[in-house]
Amino acid sequence: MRILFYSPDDEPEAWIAALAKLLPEARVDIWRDGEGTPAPDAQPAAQHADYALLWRPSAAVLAACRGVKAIFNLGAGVDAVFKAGVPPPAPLVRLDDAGMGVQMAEYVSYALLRYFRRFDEYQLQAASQQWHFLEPYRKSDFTVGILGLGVLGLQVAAAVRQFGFPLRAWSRSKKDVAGIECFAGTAELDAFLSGTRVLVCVLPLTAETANILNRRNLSRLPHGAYLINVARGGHVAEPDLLALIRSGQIAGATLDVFRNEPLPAQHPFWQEPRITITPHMAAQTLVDESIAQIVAKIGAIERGESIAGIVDYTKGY
Ligand code: NDP
Ligand code: OXD
Repeated sequence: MRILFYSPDDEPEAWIAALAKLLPEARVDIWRDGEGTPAPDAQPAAQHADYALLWRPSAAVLAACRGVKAIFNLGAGVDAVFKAGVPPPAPLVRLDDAGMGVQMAEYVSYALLRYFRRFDEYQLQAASQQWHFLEPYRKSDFTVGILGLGVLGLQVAAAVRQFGFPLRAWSRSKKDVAGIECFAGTAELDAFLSGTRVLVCVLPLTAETANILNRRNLSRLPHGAYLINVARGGHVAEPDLLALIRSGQIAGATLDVFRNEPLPAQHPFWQEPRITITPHMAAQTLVDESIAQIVAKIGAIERGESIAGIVDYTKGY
């Protein structure tokens, strides 16, 4: 069995070692883009590959995967695959949790509690030795609304629910989940937003969800709402968010993802104290968990069985 590996963000050694442990019979070929062109031996390797493991593929490597039995995306979000071009006819399989759910739940719980318990304000006070008690917010005024109730959104919801926050969520298809007020589709978006005090975005980036965090939609939130975006930078209309924070409509935001990553040094978000920035680390891809999942799925495909996590090309996620 031959496997093609490509990632501009990772050194391949750890991935190859994990593959060697669970799939010792596989030969792994690494595709490296040399200043935009494939390495000289990469094209034949791609032609003979049975499976491809790709993260943020270049157009060249994606186009070279025409003959594979499946393409495994080394992450949950597949927007970068579609950005690189039309995926080959092979199924595109995304990571299904693989240890990311718990990280996402930790990140969102931290950002939510930091804001709700006013730790950000206490931190500012402490910097100038101020000792002032701030009136606590009431949990009943703090409905958390989650955009996207999929694999990761559900785990975020479960974590937030433990603290007793009123919870609502918005998805494409209608859900029925105990303890969550569920909304679905464009027709119910405004109703969802109007009762959300802390908005958490865990949506995939698709043609339908791009720019969803824009002036129009953010203005539907109650005055003083807070935003946590752990999905993609392309969901945010960045000038709109900045203007709404400056006007007080949005009290602040914790942002893990940006249109341009790394966030450029001159970007105005860096200067806005009400925005907390992290470098796309909310839920990292874990090598061992990811390879275990991928190898199990390769086994299922080889046995002719169906697998979960196949991307629906018409929906884009
Ligand atoms: P899933 O595919 O499991 O869930 C996506 C959810 O979004 C589903 O509930 C889906 O609705 C909903 N959705 C999609 N399109 C629409 C739409 N047009 N209108 C309303 N709801 C919609 O994805 P995951 O939970 O696994 O991952 C979500 C995203 O998180 C990834 O795509 C990625 O961008 C991001 N991510 C970020 C990371 C980070 O470190 N910052 C790490 C990992 C992922 P339905 O249930 O009806 O299909
Ligand atoms: C992902 C990511 O989509 O890490 O998995 O952003």
